[in-house]
This record gives sequence, structure tokens and C-alpha cells, in this order.
Amino acid sequence: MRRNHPPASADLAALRKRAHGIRRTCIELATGKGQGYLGQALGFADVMAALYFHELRFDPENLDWPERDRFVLSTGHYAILLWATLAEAGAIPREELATFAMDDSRLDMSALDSSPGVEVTGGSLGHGLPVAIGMALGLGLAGSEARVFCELSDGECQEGSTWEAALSAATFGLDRLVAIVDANGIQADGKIVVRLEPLAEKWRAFGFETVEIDGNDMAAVVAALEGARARDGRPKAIVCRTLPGKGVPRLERREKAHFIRVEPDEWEAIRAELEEAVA
Ligand SMILES: Cc1ncc(C[n+]2csc(CCOP(=O)(O)OP(=O)(O)O)c2C)c(N)n1
Repeated sequence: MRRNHPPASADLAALRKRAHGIRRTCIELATGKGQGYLGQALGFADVMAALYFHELRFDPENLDWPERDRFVLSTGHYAILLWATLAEAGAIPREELATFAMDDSRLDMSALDSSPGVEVTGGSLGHGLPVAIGMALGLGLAGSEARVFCELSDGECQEGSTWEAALSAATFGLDRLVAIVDANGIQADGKIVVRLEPLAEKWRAFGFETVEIDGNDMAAVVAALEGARARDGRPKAIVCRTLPGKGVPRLERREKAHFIRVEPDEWEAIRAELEEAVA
């Protein structure tokens, strides 16, 4: 069903259930591949549930609805999470999930703009925010009410293009723009290598109205998104502290969670741990 305006209040229990469904689908998608970007997907699932089931103006039956809010997935390697979220929303047929990462599938390992629900090809890191700013400017010129939500990673906060974009967003007073940083503390080889802290203060200093939250606390995520609705001439940033592998203790404990390798006999335990976590 089309959501025209974000609702005034949220059903947190229902959103947590959605997040769980999304995590379950992420695991289903990764099962059998032996490896993948599962850690980030599990970590950011709460934010995606809040976005797609509460905040975004969104029509699962028409992903190209012109008045939709734009969601830019800057980290194309999080694609598995987008497919799981869109399937949870009924925007991708569940049967299609079986084609994930196969030749000719619409559901690639990394998000392409030819895929359903993808606004721009991600994956070349550091480009999502600049593109989101162009979209926000264009929507403003077209007289649209649509807003632009841009996910980006803490790794991308080490890239100059991100901060150049942030400067221009504040200069243009882009209050329809919400930057959502997945501050999960990791990048390719392990922990973040360049000192980013205090990250929220940096966004603030660049002119963004900024909050820093536990991105795995649904109440906090919803409050931050609702707080970012103000059209007050300033862009918004939400710095989300998330836990890679969230919901599956054996994955939460992994030191190298950027690209997870899973033994064939481990999937069952992973599924069981996820279900135990919500029991
Ligand atoms: C411009 C660019 N440089 C390098 C890469 C290779 N790369 C893919 S994912 C990744 C890790 C980046 O860390 P982060 O964005 O924080 O992602 P996370 O580890 O949380 O998934 C890198 C370096 C890339 N995709 N794009």
C-alpha cells in the first residue's frame, strides 16, 4: 500500500518484527553462497525497517512513483539488505530471491541502477552523498515534496568527496536531505583505520542538524527519523552506531565482519541463533 506521508506515530513492536523478517531474509539470501556482506546487513536492518515501514513516502507496487522519497544506498555492497527489505515490503517477489547474485539476475551482489528500487549504482564509495544532493536540488526545482535519504558508511566519511558534498548541502540549505551514517566501526580489513571521532560533531560543524543514536534501538531510530522531518533550511544527519552481525551472536563476535565467510555446516546454527534472539 502506498505511503503518502510518514505517520505521526510508530508501532515499534511491528517495526522490530519487520527488522527480524529482514534479517531472516538476509540470511536466506546469503545461505549457500559461502560468503558475503552479511555483517553490515544485519547491523543496519533496524534502520531499513524504520525507513521502509515508517518513514519513506513509498509505493511497493510502483517503485518509480514520481513523488516517492528517494533512498540512496551509497554502499552498493549492502545490496543484500535492500533486496531483503524490498522483499519484506512485497516490492520484490519472494521467488526472485532465489536468483540472488546469479548471472542475469536483477538482484546483484552490489546494487545497480538497473535493479528494482535502486536510485543510483552504488559501490564506488564516496559518491552517494554528492548524487543525493543533486537529487535534492532537482526535486526542489521541480516543486516536489519528496525528500532524499542517503545511507553512507563510516568508511565513506574518510573520503573528501563526502565532505565536499556536505559543505554544499549546507550551503544550499537542503532540508529535504537526510544523511544516515552507518557507523559500524569497520571497513574492509577490520576496524576503521583513520580517526573519525568525534563524528557527529564533524557533521554538525559542516552545518547538518545532527543526532547520534544507537542504530539498533528501534525507538531511537524512529525518534531520529521523525526529528529529521523539520523543513527548517538545514540538512539533517543521523549517525547510527550499529553492531555488525546484530541478532546473530556468533557473527556479532567476529573480528573481521566486513566480508563474512561461513562454513557450509554453520548456516543452521546462524538461523537458530537469530530465532533464539527474538524468542
Ligand atoms: C572508491 C572505493 N574505494 C575502495 C572500494 C573497495 N571497498 C569496498 S567495501 C570497502 C570497505 C569500506 O568500509 P565501509 O564503507 O565502512 O564499509 P563496511 O566495512 O562497514 O561494509 C572498500 C574499501 C570501493 N568500493 N570504492
